[in-house]
Amino acid sequence: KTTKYREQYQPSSYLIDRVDMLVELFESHAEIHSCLALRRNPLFTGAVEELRLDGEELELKSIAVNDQALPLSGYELQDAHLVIRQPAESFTLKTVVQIKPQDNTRLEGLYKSGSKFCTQCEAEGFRRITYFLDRPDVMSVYDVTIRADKNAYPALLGNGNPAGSGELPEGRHWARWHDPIPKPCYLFALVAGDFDLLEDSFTTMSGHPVALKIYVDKGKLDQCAHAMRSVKKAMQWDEEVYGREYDLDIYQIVAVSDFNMGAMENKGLNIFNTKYVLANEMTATDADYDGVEAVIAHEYFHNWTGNRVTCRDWFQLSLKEGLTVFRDQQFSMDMGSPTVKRLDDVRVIRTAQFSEDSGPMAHPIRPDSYVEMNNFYTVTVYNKGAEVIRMLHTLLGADGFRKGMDRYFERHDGQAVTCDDFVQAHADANQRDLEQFKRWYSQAGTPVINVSDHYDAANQRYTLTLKQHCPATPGQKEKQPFFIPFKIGLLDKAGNDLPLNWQSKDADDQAIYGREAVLPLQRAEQQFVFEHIGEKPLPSLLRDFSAPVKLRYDYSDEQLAFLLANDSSLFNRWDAAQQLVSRVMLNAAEQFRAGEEMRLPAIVTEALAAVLDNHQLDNALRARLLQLPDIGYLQELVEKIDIDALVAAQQFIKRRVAETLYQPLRDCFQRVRGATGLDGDSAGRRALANTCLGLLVDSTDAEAYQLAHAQLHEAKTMTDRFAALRALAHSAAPNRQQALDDFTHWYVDEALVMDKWFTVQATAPLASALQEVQKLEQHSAFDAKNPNKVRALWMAFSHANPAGFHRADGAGYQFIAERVARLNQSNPQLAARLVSAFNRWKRYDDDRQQLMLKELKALLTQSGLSPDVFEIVSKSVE
Ligand code: BAL
Ligand code: ZN
Repeated sequence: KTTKYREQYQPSSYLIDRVDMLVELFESHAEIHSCLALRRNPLFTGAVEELRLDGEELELKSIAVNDQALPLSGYELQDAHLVIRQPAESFTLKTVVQIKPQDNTRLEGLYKSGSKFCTQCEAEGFRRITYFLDRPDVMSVYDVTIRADKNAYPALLGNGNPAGSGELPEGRHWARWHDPIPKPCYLFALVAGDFDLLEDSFTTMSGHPVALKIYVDKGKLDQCAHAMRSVKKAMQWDEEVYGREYDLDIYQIVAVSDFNMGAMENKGLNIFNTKYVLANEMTATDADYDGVEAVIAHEYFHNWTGNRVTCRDWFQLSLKEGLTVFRDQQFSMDMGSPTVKRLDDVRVIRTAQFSEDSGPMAHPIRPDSYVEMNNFYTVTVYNKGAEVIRMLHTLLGADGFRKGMDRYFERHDGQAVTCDDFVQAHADANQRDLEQFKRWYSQAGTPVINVSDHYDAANQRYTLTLKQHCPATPGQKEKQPFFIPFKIGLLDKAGNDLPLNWQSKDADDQAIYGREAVLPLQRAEQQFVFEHIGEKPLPSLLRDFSAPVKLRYDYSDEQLAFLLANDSSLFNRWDAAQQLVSRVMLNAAEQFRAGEEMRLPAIVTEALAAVLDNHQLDNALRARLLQLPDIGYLQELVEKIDIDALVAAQQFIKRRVAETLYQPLRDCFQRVRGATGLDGDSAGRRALANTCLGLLVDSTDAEAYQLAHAQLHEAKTMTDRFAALRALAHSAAPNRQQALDDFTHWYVDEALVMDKWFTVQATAPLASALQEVQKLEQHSAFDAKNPNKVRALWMAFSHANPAGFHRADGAGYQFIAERVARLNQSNPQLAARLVSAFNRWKRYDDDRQQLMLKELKALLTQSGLSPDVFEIVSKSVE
């Protein structure tokens, strides 16, 4: 594979208006008959000598043009293409190909998950099913007939609406599906299997009934209710908030166990990883419930943002993903606690995304080049993409944003468009100049904002000076200033927001006379002057994380504690807590490195004690305020990572907090534990109780171990049970192994619960972690061909166990590199995800750098290295 560049985009020479397919499924293979109605694309201006269709690992059985068999001279078969020579202006192309879904371990194209056939075509999987113009700007109406054995595959599912079914000889049957709305082939799907089915219905706002169907493995019907509720909530929300209605007679979701991603928004037939469908109280935690609701909503929202309006090319992926993540985040904020949801999303940006943005794979949310598209389904394209949409929402206001969205749908329904088209629709609908804003699409890297302030008591004037700069990223040395919406408040001595009287000198901006302001930072350095400020205020900066930037302001510990106790922005209370504790942890790491005694200042425990005592705050938020930053978070705050010092400091601070606050933690735990409902309040109580329990166990007190052990056995929800298991599994409790054994005994047949069991051991901050992971590979529930298991064990160890993966002897690196080499053969997409654990090798000490580099270099020399792994590793060692 070669590098593709965004700048080199050319319209397709041909379009495919209609696709008629017959898919014959057998136990040994599948046969795909396809009939494509092709015509020259009027937008393509060059000469057309040949037509190159994409196709990989297809065995061509027959080929005909306009129903005439095509002679050998009329076409050429290449490694990944079928080339038709001298094609007519318009013609039908019929091909028959044979493929082997049973041998497909890459899980791209048509494959088998257990006894079911299913598909995954995004980004470029359709070319593994039939010859096609596999690019998103070729949109077609599909008619698809599926044939298979009736006993083994009673359900035959396709995109669109059902269009007939019937019996065939030899125990086979057929079903036909018609998808009336033109779609790119990446949204193609088919499923054949024997499922349990949950049915319901939804009537759209214009009165159109939609049949809702969720297909799951036999015996799992009792784990579908939450998914069905989530579908209906999502459908209603999209009508209420965006005026978007569903457009087919049927909406189907199929859950399969083997899936590279979380789920896929195929038109009318979403295919899901079981992880994001199945949930009941005794198999799923509250976080899992939230995950199901969010992913169900995300895939549903794609029907408009992705499917009806799709991407012109894969460089524009954030057009649909950033936008749809933003939509699912807003949906979740509306369904539950907005502050808690927001800070959970911000954590992802500050850990995973900031890390990607400052590493070898840094790319703008609209990348300029790629080798393997699958490598660009990243936290940058998705989550930073969503932050960019959020900034637009902040700048335009909710009404302005809605106007922009309406304009976007009006203009582009049925089209394959670009990120520029999206921003332009918003600019036009609101008569705003968004040219500078577009830099968020083209420049990679995390801007840093340095803030300083000055209070002029004589004139009652307060001045904030904001300076922005963005570090260099691969291929982008110099950056232009971003347009940054910077939300602030100013606190008086009592902790109240002062009224702001601020008038920008830029004619475009409105004056602000509220108690919260969004400052439009557009230049490298800019001053904002507030008049009539009667006392020196304490600034509350970057409220709600109004832009994906790093903030530098020199707060004292006392000021952070004051913000934590008083800020009207609950988000910024959490942020203040994170800053305060992170600073203390980093100081402790410094002390460790210098061979000094580590210290925990009293101000931290006092602030946390006040949180425990503050019954005004909701429980879920109190839980988050009490959760201490993890190593992934701390790593992004330092230049060079001293992993030993960070691990030691984190353990020390946790233990000292737990010891100091043991009694109040225990009281709080006893007060709120044991909630059983599925409602938000119950979940909040569980979150708080389990945060307390985790800290109690960190104290290493025997009584705490006992409390956890009792909860493990008596729990009435998986949230409580798993929290107890996690606390024990990450401790040196004498009954640790017993707890793990009890848990397997209960859940050995629940694949998703066993994933948790693998992960909790893979992430344990214990010296024995690597040996445990090696042992767990041999467990009968582990399967290296199943992506969920790989994520649960290998990914968890390499990405979420810093102490284990970064063992000083390099054994963690060696272990993971060997697994990457193996996965490279069977599932390159997943192998590339795994190898990205090494991406930040330059940030560690010299010895570890050498150990990691050795593994990366060895991988590069491996024969048969996939483009997926090659791209990540080669960029990393550059
Ligand atoms: N389109 C791939 C899966 C998702 O983002 O919904
Ligand atoms: Zn998506």
